[in-house]
Amino acid sequence: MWSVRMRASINKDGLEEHISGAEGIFNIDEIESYIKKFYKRAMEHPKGIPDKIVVTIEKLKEPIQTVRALSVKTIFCEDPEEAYQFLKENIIKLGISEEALNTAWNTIRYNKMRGATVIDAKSGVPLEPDKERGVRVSRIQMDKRRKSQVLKKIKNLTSQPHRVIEALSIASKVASLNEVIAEICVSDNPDYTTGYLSSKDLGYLRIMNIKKEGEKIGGRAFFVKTPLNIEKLIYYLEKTPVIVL
Ligand code: PML
Repeated sequence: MWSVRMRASINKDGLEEHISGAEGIFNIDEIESYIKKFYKRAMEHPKGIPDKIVVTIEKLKEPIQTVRALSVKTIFCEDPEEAYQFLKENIIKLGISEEALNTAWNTIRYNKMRGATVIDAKSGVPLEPDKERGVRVSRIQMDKRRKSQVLKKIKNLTSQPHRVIEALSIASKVASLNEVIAEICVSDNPDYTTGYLSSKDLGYLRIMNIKKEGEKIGGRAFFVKTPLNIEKLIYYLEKTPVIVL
């Protein structure tokens, strides 16, 4: 099997701004058609036309692991205040400190971290070694049958079903780790206002109106138990190939 990844960006005032990305794990005979799909996605993104598209096609050497897809539920919040209240109540119930939530929320709102921040659920201290890059969950693919089941369930609840599939795949890989208590995510796409809270027990809770339309904020945070081996956790999230069943 092969991992195919695409990242499209544009250079703005010397800074590389992320436009879009896509990835999957495929058989060799599927690669060509996915590269075409990924290229189309990069070129037709509402954020604009990129000036750089990097496609990586890599034969997987490590055995592929499988994880269960989290169950999906949509929470209808009216505005960001209601959404944050929902988030806070559930985060506290999971035993995560308010301090940890504040660190995560500030990073999502004010930092332009490219990947996710990994936060000690008690002390609120961010643990990722590279504070600019963060941690990027990669080498994931949802099983075709699970994908069509999820698509059926959410078809009237999102304008961008592929976004839900990708986010659910990431959340399921993250939640499969015993060290992770929960994840929160706000899309960095200005026009996409649904985010999520996920955990092994709660499942994948899609939270509508977690930000206002047009807001450029966004990011991910993973709340973890400590002590933990951060290098091992990052290696699994970034490098270990996983199929979500
Ligand atoms: C969803 O609607 O369930 C997806 C929410 C998070 C999307 C993250 C992203 O793709 O930017």
